Amino acid sequence: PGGTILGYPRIGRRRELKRAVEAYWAGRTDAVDLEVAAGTLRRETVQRLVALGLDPEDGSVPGSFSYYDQVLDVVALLGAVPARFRDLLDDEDGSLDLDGYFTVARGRGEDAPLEMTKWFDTNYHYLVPEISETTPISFADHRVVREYAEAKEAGVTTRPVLVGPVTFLALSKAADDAGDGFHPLDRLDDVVAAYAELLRALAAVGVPWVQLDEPVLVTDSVGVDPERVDAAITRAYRELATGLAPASADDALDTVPERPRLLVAAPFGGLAAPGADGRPARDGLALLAGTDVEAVAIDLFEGGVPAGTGPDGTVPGLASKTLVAGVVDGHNVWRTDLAARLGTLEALRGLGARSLAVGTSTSLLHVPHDVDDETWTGPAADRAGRTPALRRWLAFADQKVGEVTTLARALTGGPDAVRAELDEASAALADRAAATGVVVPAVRERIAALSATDFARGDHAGRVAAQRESLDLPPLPTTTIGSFPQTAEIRRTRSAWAKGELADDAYRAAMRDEIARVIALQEDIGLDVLVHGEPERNDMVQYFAELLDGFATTDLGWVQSYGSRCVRPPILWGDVTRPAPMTVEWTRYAQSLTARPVKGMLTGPVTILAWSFVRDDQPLGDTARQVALALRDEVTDLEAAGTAVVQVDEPALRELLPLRRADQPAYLDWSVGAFRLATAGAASSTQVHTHLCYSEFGEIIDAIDGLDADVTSIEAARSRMEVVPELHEAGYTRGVGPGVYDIHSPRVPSTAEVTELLGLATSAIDPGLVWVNPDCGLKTRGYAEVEPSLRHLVEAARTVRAGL
Ligand code: THG
Ligand code: ZN
Repeated sequence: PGGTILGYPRIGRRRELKRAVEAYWAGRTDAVDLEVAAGTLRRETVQRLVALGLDPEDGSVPGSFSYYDQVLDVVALLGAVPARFRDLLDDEDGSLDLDGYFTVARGRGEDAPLEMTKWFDTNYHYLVPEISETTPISFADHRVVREYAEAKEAGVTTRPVLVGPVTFLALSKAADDAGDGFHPLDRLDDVVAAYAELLRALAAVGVPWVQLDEPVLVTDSVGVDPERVDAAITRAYRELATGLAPASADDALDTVPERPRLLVAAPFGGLAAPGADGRPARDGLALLAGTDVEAVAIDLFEGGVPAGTGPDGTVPGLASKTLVAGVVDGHNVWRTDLAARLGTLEALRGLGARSLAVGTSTSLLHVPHDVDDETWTGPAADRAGRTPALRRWLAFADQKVGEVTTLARALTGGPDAVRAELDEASAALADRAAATGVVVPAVRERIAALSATDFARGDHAGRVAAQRESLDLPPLPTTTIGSFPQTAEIRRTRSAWAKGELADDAYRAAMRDEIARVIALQEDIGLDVLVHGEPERNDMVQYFAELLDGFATTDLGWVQSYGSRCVRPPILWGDVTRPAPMTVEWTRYAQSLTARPVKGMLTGPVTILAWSFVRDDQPLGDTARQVALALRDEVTDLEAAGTAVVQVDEPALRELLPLRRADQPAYLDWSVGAFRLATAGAASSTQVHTHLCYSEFGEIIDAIDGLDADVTSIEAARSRMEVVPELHEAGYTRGVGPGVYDIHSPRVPSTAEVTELLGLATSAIDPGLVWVNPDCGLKTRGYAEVEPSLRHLVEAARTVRAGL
């Protein structure tokens, strides 16, 4: 194929799949309705991809649909569910029906769903399979075959896309019933045998190509030795590629194919990595080129043009393969510099591949559908007054498909065949580079003038003393993370205001009423440090993006986050400035209602970047410092308004950690620096808090210390305070609030349970450092659970306090 994409968004241009799936879950529709809606969406998708220029006949159109998650799809393909869900498997063939599939994703009563984790360096979350020695593994589910036939019927020959066997197992965790030392990769041969059966079935219906995604090749931090991953790749593809006779492009060959041709894709990073920890350098491209697969897709956006080790810089083995060059960025939204990418493609010819094709660096799952759907009426867009220009700078999924087909035409016909497109892309890029707001001299000057003192607060002991004076808190102070339940009424009010159906005054009055209610409730419960509850915020990153210059927000730019859940990441296109205070009015009002301290609540620079589409024309660290300065000004304004405690949340700090260990120190340096820049302007008497989500902190424990926050609240209830001894061992001397109430479940913890967790915490670290709080914000919970839970939390704190 001349041009292809590694995958396409599946949620639907108007989130049709989300609606269909959620209606089915709610019992408003039946399974047939759901399958009809999904089938329509799949057909419309493949036909659109053809209309956008992908070849309908040669397997260029990916078949990348999923009802929920592509990793869960492999669990279903294999029937590889954990023991607690075995009853869901069909007695005859071990398959999972659609209800069973959703049950594994969402849980059932006491049976917890599969855990969810971030997918490589995206904001997508996949379900983590649980595998043991006895997990059933077979070719159980024929959905891939059916969907191929369905598209074929609609006139399009698709290329089924699946997570590859090695990545599937490398990302799995050992199930509870696994023996000591077991790793899911121990089941490689079983999984490969099932994939071989699938490939035979696909060959039997004439599928020309299958894509297997092996992004595990670009990372060394999934908890498996890279050497083991590489050996598994060699072994798996010896079985699948060498062991089965391939379909041939050349119909004259009269062997009966046992498998389609194979495209192995390695998205999310470069395939060449320097050796880390004294290991030899790793060369994933050479590894794949050494197999008998017919095509390899590489990410040229995050990796550079690879160097071949063969004669004249060629890659041995590539001479028999197609190289799919991922020159169009699959997970950011900027228009591609087509002329530059054409240069990359020319450079790749030197690698000596049999043929070269144009591709995306990753699936387009991670970008919205179509720039042309946007009306750009959002508040940020209006204020900046630059919406028409912005559109020209962007490429969402559909525009990227166009870019791929343009480059593919240039590859065969030369640049003159697409001269107009190349010129328009260059002109749009030049327009973007020169546009007002992209570079704001005052912002640059302020950044250039920063010195070490701007990143450092006064010494910690002095701060502790000053804060004791300013706050006068009891030992084991109680607080919450920031948000209170978002009731249907709050959401209705906010949405009516956003649509212009509710006047500013009425909106403000409604939010104030809600704040007053939440303050009164917290006083009644007896919490020590209060919050205003954040009724005015929907998604916290969207909230700040709408108030900062340099960001645009979208109306329809939905991107799947997990399952049926989506986010609309803001687009950070210019230098960041803060036209006006963003949170002060609400916090000041809340503080006016109580004598207890009310926390000012901000989202940190790293999280704002992690959940936005970031500009690609400067290092991320530079962008982070700009956001940090805007937040620093907000902290100053909060202090001036009488706020004595400011919390700057960084739930995504751990999430953004690079996939390669060698890149992690530099990341931690700029991310920790940005947080410090945001907070170091605070007076010693102002207590700075931060909040981190997700419980795996081992790798960043030093960074937590480096943030230099006075108090850090951390998710810890499910892991029973595991992080507290870790902090103690690392010599941590600041305040820590290990979550004692698991807000991810509707359960109300008893006073005794909370007391026990606090006992664990106070015996693992100096009790003088311990704060008492839930695991995370309360936004998604209901008052019926939150109120009794918080009462138990306060009661437990009083009990433990009395015993100190
Ligand atoms: N905000 C943003 N990105 C995030 C998170 C966030 N990425 C990581 C993590 N948190 C993902 N978690 C969620 C949780 C819930 C939803 C989406 C991502 C969700 N979305 C609504 C839906 O799909 O119906 C839409 C919300 C809206 O109207 O904006 O429930 O917290 N930016
Ligand atoms: Zn959290």
